[in-house]
Amino acid sequence: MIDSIGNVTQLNEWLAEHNLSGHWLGMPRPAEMKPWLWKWSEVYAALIKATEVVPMSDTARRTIQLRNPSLGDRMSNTIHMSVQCVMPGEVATAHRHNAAAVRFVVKGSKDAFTVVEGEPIPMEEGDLITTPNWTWHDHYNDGSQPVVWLDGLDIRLVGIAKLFQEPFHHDRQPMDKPAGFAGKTMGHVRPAWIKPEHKTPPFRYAWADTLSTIEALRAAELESACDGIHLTYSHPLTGGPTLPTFACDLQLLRSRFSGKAHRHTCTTIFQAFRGQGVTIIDGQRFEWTQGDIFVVPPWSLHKHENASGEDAILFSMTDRPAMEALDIYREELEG
Ligand code: GTQ
Ligand code: FE2
Repeated sequence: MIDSIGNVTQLNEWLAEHNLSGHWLGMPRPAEMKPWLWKWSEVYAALIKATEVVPMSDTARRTIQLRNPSLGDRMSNTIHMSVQCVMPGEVATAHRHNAAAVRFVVKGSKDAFTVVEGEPIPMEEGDLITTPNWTWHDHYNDGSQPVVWLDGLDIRLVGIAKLFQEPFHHDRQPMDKPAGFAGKTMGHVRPAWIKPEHKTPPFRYAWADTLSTIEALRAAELESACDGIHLTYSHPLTGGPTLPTFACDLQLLRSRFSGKAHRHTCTTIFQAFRGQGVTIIDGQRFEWTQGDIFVVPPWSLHKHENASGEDAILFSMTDRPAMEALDIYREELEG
């Protein structure tokens, strides 16, 4: 009986028995996320082994998921990365979900496509392709070599609400738009009489365009103090973040680049697309070579260095748009 309670110990017991607690006992905190690095040699070897021992009929998608040991079965609390392979002649069947995804192509082919909302989108090395929330997508490879890409997803964030997923009624969706349609109709010259079908349309950012932006900035000797030649993939309609929930970036760290340290409240997942370097995260050195993937937790002080004689390029995804939309984004430069 609560009336007979005469001290705090008894009150704490009574509260616990009734699924209640007092602020004087502290506020619960989520599990602390730690930085981590996954070696490409291991991820890739596992993926290729999966092509031998896991037929497509046994898995909806042939991917290797990255898991952060500080978070059990997740890589971060919001965004996620997996690595996917489609072998020659294979099809990853059509479906849609309210988790949005991007593909960043590591080993491409002119004969491999992801079909998004009826449009076949080529998958060539360095291309970034979006499959926004609730868009139909399937992948196929008509070439003679394996095709490999990074899958970036907001699946942990969406899972806080509710994940929805739906299979298409055939293995493959019909292709009713020509390849390249989105790129040609959502540039700076657009059809005047057609309203966009999607708030966030599927889009391909071709590697050749990314590279020419880098080269223009390099020629002008422009770079940011923390991130080198740092690009962001902008939304084709709004010019804002790639997707409402996460954005994709790419940065070139020239030979001998040593960035300033900073921290921000977003989670960022990086992949060393080219070259080698080191990222120091909260004082811990994460040395990376081509292909390695690493994650920087929110509010971890981090800086990038490239001591090598070659350029290094990092691809990344960040939940910054979600943090900004909720007004909990904050950043700080060291010093
Ligand atoms: O390729 O559609 O890594 O639906 C996870 C879920 C890839 C995909 C993933 C997916 C996909
Ligand atoms: Fe999917």
